[in-house]
Amino acid sequence: MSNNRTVTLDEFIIRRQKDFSFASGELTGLLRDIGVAAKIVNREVNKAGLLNILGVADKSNATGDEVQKLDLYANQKLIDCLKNSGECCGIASEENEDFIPINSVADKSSKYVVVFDPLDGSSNIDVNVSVGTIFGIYRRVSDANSPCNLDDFLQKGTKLVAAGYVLYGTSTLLVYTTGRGVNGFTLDPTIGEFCLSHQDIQIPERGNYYSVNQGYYLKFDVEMRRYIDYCSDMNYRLRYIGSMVSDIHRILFQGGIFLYPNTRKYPQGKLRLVYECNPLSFIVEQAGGRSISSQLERIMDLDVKHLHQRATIAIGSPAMVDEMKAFVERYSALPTFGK
Ligand code: AHM
Ligand code: MG
Repeated sequence: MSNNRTVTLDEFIIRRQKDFSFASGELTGLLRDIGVAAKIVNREVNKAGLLNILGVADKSNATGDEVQKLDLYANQKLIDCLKNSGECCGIASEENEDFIPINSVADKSSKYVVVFDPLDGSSNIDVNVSVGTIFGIYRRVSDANSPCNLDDFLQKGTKLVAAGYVLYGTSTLLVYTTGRGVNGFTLDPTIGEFCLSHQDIQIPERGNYYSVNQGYYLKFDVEMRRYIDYCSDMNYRLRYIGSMVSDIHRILFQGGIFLYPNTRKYPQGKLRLVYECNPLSFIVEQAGGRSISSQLERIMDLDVKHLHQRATIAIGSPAMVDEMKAFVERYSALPTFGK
């Protein structure tokens, strides 16, 4: 692929379709739908501050519509885009209690389901800090001639066929993988297209950043506290945006480790396995990184028992995740440690 020519997301996806034998174009269509939804969400995220000002007085915008919370708006836009094309047979969103089956469009029966967190880190929106969308795509396991069912969504991360995120930051980026490396696309607002900007992303073996909500330090298990002390002793730089997509994005490019361990408030961890941990783990692993739980199991191997299951996570540069693992093994093996 030439470096001096603009390659749009659509063009790239279509070229890649040829890499998969027997590909029917459905996955290609799905990724394109998500790209379109991302552009719509991006437009609204960019004017969110303005909408808030207009919405303060009477909770309605210039055209008289209710001002929606942006995460609900993003959720609806993703659902609409995926429903209309009929490229998937079901959706599960962090914002919805249950999955949503999708009727086939024009008698086309789809073999994929999509999971997503429409706007991750949404507590950041009101203060103009980066947020993101996370998505994952699974091949359905239920009968193709019937509506999708819960089993289609409760698949391990190892079964993902594609995953990605959109970062609404200083520029808007879409990063995705179909299991053959990771590529990134920057939205060029002048032409309204995502253009290939980061080809075959590789995470550095290690980096200088650690990313954890250190405010919860006293609520972490003692072996995790020792590892965090070590990061601090090593003069690793602490960066924590509170928007997982943004924190992981930094680590993907500059190296480091992101941690969300169990706390007293969240004994199983806070982040969602289906919507956040598995898709981001797929991307990071595809870029050469690692992703494990505080119990040191590979995230993508975890059993998924329910849609909104939470998980603990340590994810990032391979050498740093291994180091954290060695720390936890060493300290939790001490018989009196933590007692
Ligand atoms: P959300 O999906 O409700 O936005 O929550 C997920 C976010 C992550 O993006 C972020 O890493 C984490 O929650 C921050 O949580 P905390 O404020 O407990 O550190
Ligand atoms: Mg989230």
